[in-house]
Order: sequence, then structure tokens, then C-alpha cells
Amino acid sequence: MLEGVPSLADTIVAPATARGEAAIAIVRLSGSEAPRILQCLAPKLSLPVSHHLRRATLVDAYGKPLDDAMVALMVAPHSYTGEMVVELYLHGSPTIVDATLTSCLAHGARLARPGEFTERAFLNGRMDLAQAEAVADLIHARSEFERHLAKRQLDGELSRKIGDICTWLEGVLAAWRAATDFPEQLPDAGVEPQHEVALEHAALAVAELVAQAHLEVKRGARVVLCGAPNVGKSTLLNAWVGQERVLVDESPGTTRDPIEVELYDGAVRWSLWDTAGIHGAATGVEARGVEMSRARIRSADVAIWLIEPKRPVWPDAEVVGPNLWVLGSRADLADPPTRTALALEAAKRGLAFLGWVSVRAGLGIAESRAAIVQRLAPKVPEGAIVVVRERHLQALKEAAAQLQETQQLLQQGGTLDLCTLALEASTRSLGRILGRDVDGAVLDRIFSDFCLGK
Ligand SMILES: Nc1nc2c(ncn2[C@@H]2O[C@H](COP(=O)(O)OP(=O)(O)O)[C@@H](O)[C@H]2O)c(=O)[nH]1
Ligand SMILES: [Mg+2]
Repeated sequence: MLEGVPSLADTIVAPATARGEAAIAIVRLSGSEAPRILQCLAPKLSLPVSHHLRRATLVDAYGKPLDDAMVALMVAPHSYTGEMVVELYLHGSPTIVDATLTSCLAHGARLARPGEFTERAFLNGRMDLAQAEAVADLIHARSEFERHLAKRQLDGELSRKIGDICTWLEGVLAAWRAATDFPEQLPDAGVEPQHEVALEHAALAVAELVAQAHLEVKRGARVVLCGAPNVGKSTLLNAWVGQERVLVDESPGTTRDPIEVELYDGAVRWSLWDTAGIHGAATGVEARGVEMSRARIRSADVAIWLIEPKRPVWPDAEVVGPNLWVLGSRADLADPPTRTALALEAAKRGLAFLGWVSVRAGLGIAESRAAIVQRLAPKVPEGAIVVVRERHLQALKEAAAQLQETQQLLQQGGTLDLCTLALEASTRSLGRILGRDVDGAVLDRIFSDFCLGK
């Protein structure tokens, strides 16, 4: 075996709980040597029955008492990784965890890489790649919606859908291959109406998955607060966040660098950027701030342009677009007719108007935030399968294009060979979502995103 290359034959160990003082800390071992290492750690303990908790006195690498712990053995293949797994439930002290790890290493275990337990679960067929990714999504979920989607993906909802589509396509492929391989035995074989139906079904199912992709669920929608200087952008950001995150001042040009905060509202994760006020007369470092604001607006999912009633500055043509919404700020400075007139003016300019807010008077702060969140919330039909990963969306788009190519070839009377090639490509693209024929570098990238011990 190559030096330094991690091997599936190794027994791996890692803390399964976050580092720090806690009620308990869990250390997990996986691999064929796990039961033996458990016996080294707990010499007085007879080997436990699988999936039963036992109390045990653990000893360190020198045989000295280490901790009074609970331990469990999960006999292969009925474990997370599909291998022999041992879990040690220790008193939650980092020093106990360290001594336990040292002892495991002394008895032949190797420290796991991030995500290596889940990678083994995948390699041992305990879950497919989409499910393994869902494990990471579940752990990183910040909103109830994300958690819900990750759980459904972990339960195999997306995998079953992809598996079904692959099965339809493989049925067609099998018939086409037989017809090309044995033309003399199957003289009439070739493209049959049911094949075209299957392809159409598959194309529709893939298109539906693409249409229901919501990558912003995972990364959060990027929202930018923008407008002229001194309209109350920074004040509003602080009010929404509930603490003084950015500087506010009555002199214009206080905010220069874009500043980001992360917000969570039920199903919606969003990041909010404060930006430098946009105006034509900026020079020097301020002008650079203005350019950064414009760049932020271009890359944002949504831009909220604040206008204030005393000197309303409307967004210029460079920033206006479907993702720019207008919010009235410093509402306390205007009477209701002025506010109504400005709201009408926004409508006349074809701008989506969210309402009025005054941080000073404490008006509309929660409401304006709620209005934004409501518009950001993914519109997902009940029960729809939602794709949240770029990797999945990419593979689905490729599969859709290859399916379309197959259908076009059929219509244009292309040879069965060519149709088969295009259809095979499509099936491979879909299979990659489940981890079929995925190369090691891609796996490394996926699993290195995991935390240690998962
Ligand atoms: N009257 C009034 N003044 C406000 C309100 N919000 C902010 N201001 C003031 O407007 C000035 C500019 O605020 P700031 O948040 O720094 O604006 P920015 O330049 O757009 O970020 C400050 O003096 C704030 O105190 C408000 O709701 N009403
Ligand atoms: Mg500011």
C-alpha cells in the first residue's frame, strides 16, 4: 500500500461531537479493528452485544484509568458506515477526548479525514451520493425549510426519482443495444412507440427537477440595501438585525465597504449587504465605494433601493431591473399624502414598492422585513422535490440536453447507434447524481466539506 494514501482497510477514529466542554463527548471508530481496539480500551468488558449500550471503565494508552463511559458496538453491516463501528460516550471534556483518541491511535486506529465516515457509508453502499450530500446539508441546515429538504433527500426522495428515470432510460437502452447487437435475430426491432413515450416521460421528469431547483436555499438569497447617501440604509440594517452592526452618521458617505450580515426568517436564509450610497459626484475612495455598490447590486438576488421623502432619489437605469424593489425610508419626515404620492410615482416608474419604514418612529421595521422575506420565500408546490445543490442541477441540465439530443436524432432518423450513444450519455449524467462513475477528485471535494467525525 502507498504511504500516506488513506485506505479503506484502516480503522478510523474521530470525535463525533463538537470540541468543547459538554455533558458528553462521543468518539467514534469504524473498521474491522474497532472491536479489538474497544477491548484494549476497556479490558474488563466482554464484547458487547451489537447495538446495546454498556458501561465500561476505559484506560488510556498506558493502561491508566481514563474515564467511566458508555460504549456501544454496531456489528457490520448494520452500522452507519457498513463496517464495525464502536461509539464511546465519554464525559464531555476535551482532555478526555484527546486521551481517548491517543489511546485509539496507539492501538492501531488512524485519525479520520473530514467526512470519511460518510464516505465509507457511500463506498459500502449504505447510501448513494445524493443521500451522503444530504447528511452534510442536514448538519449545515440553518432554517427549518433547509432541514426539511435535507431530511427528505436523506430519506432517498431525490434518489428514487433519479433511479426511476434511469430505469426507464435503461429499459430503452437495453432494447436498442439488443437491436444493434443482434440485428439478424431481431429483424424488426428498433425504436418502438413506447420508447419514445419513455423518453418523453424522462425528459419531463428531468425538466420538472430543473424547474424546482432552489440553490439559494443553501447559500441564502443575497439582498443588497442601496440608494443615495444618507437615506437610512445603515440605520435600517441595524434595526432589522437588532444590534448596531454598522456605523450610522448624519454626514453622508459613512459606509464605504459593503458589509454583510446573515439573517434567518423561518424558511428563508438571506444575507443582507449594506452598501455605500450611490451618487454621481463621488470621487476618490468614495467613488470606488460607489462602484462596489453597483457591483453588489449586479450580483445580488434582490436589491432594495431606499428612497427618503425629503429628497427622493430614484434608481438610475443601470440598476433598475426586475430584482430591484423600492422601500420608502425615514417615513416620519413626510405626511401621508406625500408618502402616497411617492408610492404612486414608484408605480408609474414601473418599480415594485414595498411600503414605508421609519426606524426613528419605530414604524414598519418588522413589516418591511416580513415583506421582503415573503417575496424571497421559495415558491415550492407541496411535495415537490427541490434540488439545492449546484452539482445536481448541473448534471440534470446535462441530462436534459442529452435527452433532447436523443429525441432530435430519433426524429431526424438518426441511426440507432447514435441514438444509443446520446441516451447513454444522459443516463450517465443522471447516474452521477447518485455517485455512479464519479471520480475520486469529485468525491474528495464533496466529502472534504463535511465536519470531522461525520
Ligand atoms: N428622521 C429619521 N432619520 C433617520 C431615520 N433613519 C436614519 N435616519 C438618520 O439619517 C441619517 C443617515 O442614516 P444612515 O443610516 O447612516 O444612512 P445611509 O447613509 O443611507 O447608511 C442619520 O443621521 C440617521 O440618524 C429615520 O427613520 N427617520
Ligand atoms: Mg450607511
